[in-house]
Parts: sequence; structure tokens; C-alpha cells
Amino acid sequence: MPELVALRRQGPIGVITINNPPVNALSPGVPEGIRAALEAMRGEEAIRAVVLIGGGRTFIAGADIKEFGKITSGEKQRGAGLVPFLLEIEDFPKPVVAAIHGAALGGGLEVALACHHRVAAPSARVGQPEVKLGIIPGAGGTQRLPRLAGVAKATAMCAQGDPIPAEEALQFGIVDRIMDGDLAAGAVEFAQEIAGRGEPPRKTRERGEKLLRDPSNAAILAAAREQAAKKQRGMIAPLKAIDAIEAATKLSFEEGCRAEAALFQECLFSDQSKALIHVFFGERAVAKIPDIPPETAAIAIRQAAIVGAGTMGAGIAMAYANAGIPVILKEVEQQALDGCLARIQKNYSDSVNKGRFTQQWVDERRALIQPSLSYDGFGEADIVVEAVFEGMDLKKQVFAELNKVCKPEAILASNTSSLDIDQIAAATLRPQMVIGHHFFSPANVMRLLEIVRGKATSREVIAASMALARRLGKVGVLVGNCRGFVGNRMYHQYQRQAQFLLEEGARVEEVDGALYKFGMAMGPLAVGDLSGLDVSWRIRKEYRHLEEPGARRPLAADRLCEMGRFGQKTGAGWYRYDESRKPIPDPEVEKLIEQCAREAGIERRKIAPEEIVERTIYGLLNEGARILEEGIALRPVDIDIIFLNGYGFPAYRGGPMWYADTVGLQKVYERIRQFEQLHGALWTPSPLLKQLAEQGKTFAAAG
Ligand code: T1G
Repeated sequence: MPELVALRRQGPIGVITINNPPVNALSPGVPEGIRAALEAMRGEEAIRAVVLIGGGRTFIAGADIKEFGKITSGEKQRGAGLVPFLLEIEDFPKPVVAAIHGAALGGGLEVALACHHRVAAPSARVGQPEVKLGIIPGAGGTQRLPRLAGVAKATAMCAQGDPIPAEEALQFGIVDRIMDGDLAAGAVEFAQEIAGRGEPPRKTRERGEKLLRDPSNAAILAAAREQAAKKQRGMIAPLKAIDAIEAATKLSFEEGCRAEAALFQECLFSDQSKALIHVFFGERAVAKIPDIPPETAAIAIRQAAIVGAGTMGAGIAMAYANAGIPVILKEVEQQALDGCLARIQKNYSDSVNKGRFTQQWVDERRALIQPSLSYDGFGEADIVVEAVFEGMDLKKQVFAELNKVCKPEAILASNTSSLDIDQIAAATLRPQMVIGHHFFSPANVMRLLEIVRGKATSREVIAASMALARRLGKVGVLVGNCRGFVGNRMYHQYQRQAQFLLEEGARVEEVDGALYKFGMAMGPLAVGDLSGLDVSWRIRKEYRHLEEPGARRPLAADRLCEMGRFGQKTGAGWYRYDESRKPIPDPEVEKLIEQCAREAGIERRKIAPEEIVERTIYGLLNEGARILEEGIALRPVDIDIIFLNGYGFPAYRGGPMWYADTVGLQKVYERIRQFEQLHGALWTPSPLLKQLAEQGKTFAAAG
């Protein structure tokens, strides 16, 4: 194992290299190694300046996030943290130059800011993403960054957490020079140039000119708070980051660092941070499939094809094209195909108008989508995604055709959101090549790809699907085959409870309001209207024969559909919609619900928001526990990642299973038992939940 930190001398320049793969995190031993290397050169006359560079693919990607859990669990003291170490770099008597490639993130950028100069490779990115972990920069980033980049830029970077490219960092004075070619060589040359000037090292903390103590700072900070409240609704850390920047504009550097440290500590021990760190590692954990070793041969995907150019087909085609994969898009009728191409064109133009993509980028991507009315070219496709109407007979017909026209090694994927993958696979002679690729609408935007493993699906097809998800910029989560898979199966319970609550007395906007306040991106009824009430109506009718005779079911949704109220697409559903698609509560719907309640013999009552949240979210996670028992989800974290990336569950609550652990399984279990007594067998607690609650355990520990 090479040393974590290596020192070599190149003429008058000392080069310190960090070797802590995979991302050179500031794990224990790294700051100590850098400190020791600096000390070794402090009195060495021959050394005139120092270069600090990352070994491997990146500069420092931040503090070691794995260490945070040890601190918040009390296993380890936080100690003085990184602040004193960075002051030592800043106070080093010889110029220290940070040479940045890959990413300088969090504590990594803070180390670079404490250096006297920064140079970067053109492809480098720098940022303070701590808020995405529910914390704020804790090593002086909120104090040094505004001194270099100005209050507005530093506030945006620390409050939003998005990295910026090297060119922009140069523009804002965060880096001093972009180095084409060999970064290490360029940095050594730059360090010699600096040493040659014979000036004392310039300390970032002493560069207050951009702080300005300017009255416009107040306006900048106020606007940032407003934006954070809107765009990062419910999150604490972005507002704390802005407080820390404000401290920089008002206090001395030392006082500002103390204010930052207190805010950091407050965030670090918050439930939100624990949840977001769970999500960070969770998004990486779901990529690991226990029975599929990382070296499993992955099928190369160079050409794709899609059957069905509806809303989903269009989004999936764009997802492939955006990843640079040529894709054939087949439809049966020219008119439908033209309609789809027009939607794709509008989608791309909107993105250009919003400055998200350049026209050239869009033209190149658009050219990768080849419309077709036949299976011509399907023989060359490495993967085919079926995205036709959600009916078993039609899907089986399509797969029987694909079985004839596709090459034997082609992956045959279905975008079904609930139908049995094994039944679909049985329509082919190659069930081992069949898999579910359940995209979420809009498929070119939503990050989740629910990958459904059939009984016969081969390891190679699964490995290729997981790799493809990353290539499409998606989070791929592998699940087992059952009705509604993981996401929709759980969401069905959540939706059903929402509709029961209406009949029991809650108003449409009260149910949605309670879940929106809880942090859901949108309330369940508004989601129904957005995705189309007719979609779930068709599925309910398809499965009605499987329902328990006499089991209670909510009535209003079917009635709305019988009235042709399918939601936004018909201008009315649970809400009425004006031209701007603003949802307006509709007294007609309230009357209809009262009628349904009377038919069901239900006496309506006032229902508190807390009960609305408990009924819907506990319904969801109780089903989640059953799914874990059945092995349909590999780990509780897989369920969490599915709901964060596919169903608008708030990331700062960590996902439904993590949230249950935060509330405490004992409390959740007791409440579900109460619901069982009040509302019957629908609420029978899952045996796993009962067992863990009685043992005082958590889903995370059981995972
Ligand atoms: N600490 C510990 N492990 C880390 C890590 C980190 N900072 N960053 C990545 N890893 C692990 C990750 O779990 C995975 O492990 C492997 O490295 C590869 O990562 C004081 C308090 C750098 C852009 O938030 O955004 O500094 O799964 O799969 O896609 O103010 O990793 O292989 O076992 O993501 O190429 C702030 C977090 C910390 C950056 C590379 N820093 N990292 O992406 O690889 S807080 C961050 C990333 C802080 C200071 C504060 C990305 C990446 P495994 P990967 P990638």
C-alpha cells in the first residue's frame, strides 16, 4: 500500500502527492501526511515553493464522509477538525500551490483555498457540496471562498452545492491559471515563477477586498435565503450555509470560523444530515448486487431500439440519445410517430431556450434518434425497449415479434410499470435475455430506473442493465418480479390510504397539503392528476379479479374516471385546472366524495395532518417491509433510493425505510396496530416490522 502522502523534490520545488484512492478523501493520516511533508521542507533552503497534487483520478474529494458516522454516534471525538491544519498551510513561509484535476470538493476545495495559489486542469471541477450531505463547509470554506469569489458566488456555491468548471473558477478568481497538458509539470513551473517573484505568500484569509462590507450583501443573502426556501424546501443546511457566509461579511476571519464551526456542528448532528449521508452511500450501495460479481461480463450496448413512441417511448429515446447511444424509435402509424417527434423537438428547443443545452449539442443528439414504421435495423440492436400500451396481450405479441427480428444476444427490456416479467418473457424463446427496465415519466429527466429481474434473467443481462443505468445518468435499482414491483406496489398503498382519508373526512387539498408539508414533491392526489387517473384505473380494472371479495376499496377515483375526469389532461380530476395548469379545489369533487362516504356508511370527521401523514407513509413502509421479507428488494436502502428518485420522497428524510427508523420502529408498529384495530386487515403489520420493533432494532441494521 503506497504511502497516503508522498513527497518528492523537483529542483527548488517540493511536490506533495496524495494517494488515498479512490477519491483522495481527507481520511485519517492524510492531513497528518501533508503536515509532515510541509514540516520536512520548512527549514530546507533549497526548497523555494511547494506543489500539492492528487494522485490517481482526482484532487481531494473532501473530508472522509465515513468518519462522520463515528462522530455522530459518539464512537469518535471530532477534535479540532481541519481548521488548524489549514491555518498551518496558509501560514507556511513558502508559497504552496494547489494543482487541481478531477474534483476539488468540500474539504478538498477548502485545502486549496488555504493554499496561496491554485492551478487547474481544464476539465477540473471545484465545489462545496456539503449541503447535499445536510452539512455546511466546516473547514473555513464559508470564510475563505467569499474572500476569493465574492459574496454572491460563494453564497450560491455553498448554499446550492453544485460544483463549477475550472473556466468559471478562473473567472471568479478561485483558481489563478488553467493548465493545459501535464498538470504536475505545469504546476511546478508555475510554482517556480511564483518563487521567482520573491513575494511573501499571500494568505487568502487576509484578502478581504471582495467581502467589501457592502450593503448589497444583505440583498444577496436575502435572495439566496428565498431561493433556498423554494428550491431546497425543508432543508436546513442551505440556510445555515448562508448564515455562515453572512458571518464572513460581518466578523473577523477567526470569529467567522467559530460561527461556521458552530453551524457545522448543529448540522452534523441533525437527522437531516444523517439521512442525506445514508442517501449518499445508498446511491452507491444499490449498484452492488450480491450475486453478481463486479467482473461479470457486461454486454456492450452500441445501438438501441424502442417499440412504441408514446410519452414514455419519446422520453426513453431522448435518454438514450442524450447518452450518445443511437436509437431506432418504432411506431405503427405515421401520425403517431410525427406527434412523438414533434414532442421530442419541443422538449429539446425548450431546453435550449432555458440554456440547459447548446443548439449544437441538441442537433447531435436529435440526429441519433431514427424514427421508423418497421422492424428494419432491429437485427443490429444490442438492446430493445418495449414501451407500448400497458396490456399483457399486446406486450406478449410484441415480444414474440422481437424474438424473431432481434439477434440472439440482444437484451429485450420491457418498460412495463406493473405487469409480470416472466409472463412477458415466456412469449420468447430466450427468457434469459428478458428484463424489466421501468423508467419514470418524464423518462429523459427522472433519475430512477427500476430494473426488474425475471426468473430466467441472466447475470450478464442484469450487469449490463446496471451499467447502462449509470451511462444514461440514472440510478439503477434491481428489484424482483411481482405486481407493481417495488415502487408502484408500495405507492398503491400510499394512494389508497390517501383516498380512504377523503371518504373519512379530509379534503383533497388537506391530504395533498399535509404530504407536501412533510416534504413530498407533490401531494398524492395532484400526482394522480399529473400522471392521469385513467392509467391507474386501467390497472385497477385489470387486477380487480385478484382483490379480496368484500375488501373495502375507495370509490371516488373510479367515479371520477367514469365521469371522464382523468386529471390535467382532461382539465379536471381531483382538482379543476385553469390554463396555467394551477390546481383548483372543486366543490363537485367534494360532493362526489360525500356521496361515496354515504354509500360506504362512513361518518366523516375532522382529520389532523399528522394522521394523514401517518396513514399514507406508514401504509407505504409497511408494504415495504413485506417486500423485504419476500426478497423483492435486496436491502431497505434500495427502497429508499427508489422513492427518492422516482416518487418525490424528500431526500432529507432518507427514504421511507430510513424515516421509519428515525421515528422508531416501536412507535411505527404500535401506530399500525391501532390502525389495524380501526381499519381492519389492510393494516396487518408485516412480520418483519413486528419482529424488528419487538427486538428494538432498525431496518438499516437488518438490511
Ligand atoms: N468520503 C468517503 N468516501 C467517499 C467520498 C468521501 N468524501 N467520496 C467518494 N467516496 C467513495 C464512494 O462512496 C465510493 O465508494 C467511491 O469513493 C467512489 O465514489 C470539511 C465536511 C468525488 C464526484 O460531498 O461527489 O468535505 O462505493 O462512486 O462517481 O467542509 O464521489 O466504491 O465503496 O461517487 O467517480 C464533501 C463526495 C465531503 C464529495 C466521484 N465532499 N463524493 O464520483 O465515484 S464533506 C463530497 C462525490 C466535507 C468539509 C466537509 C463523488 C466524486 P465505493 P463514486 P464517482
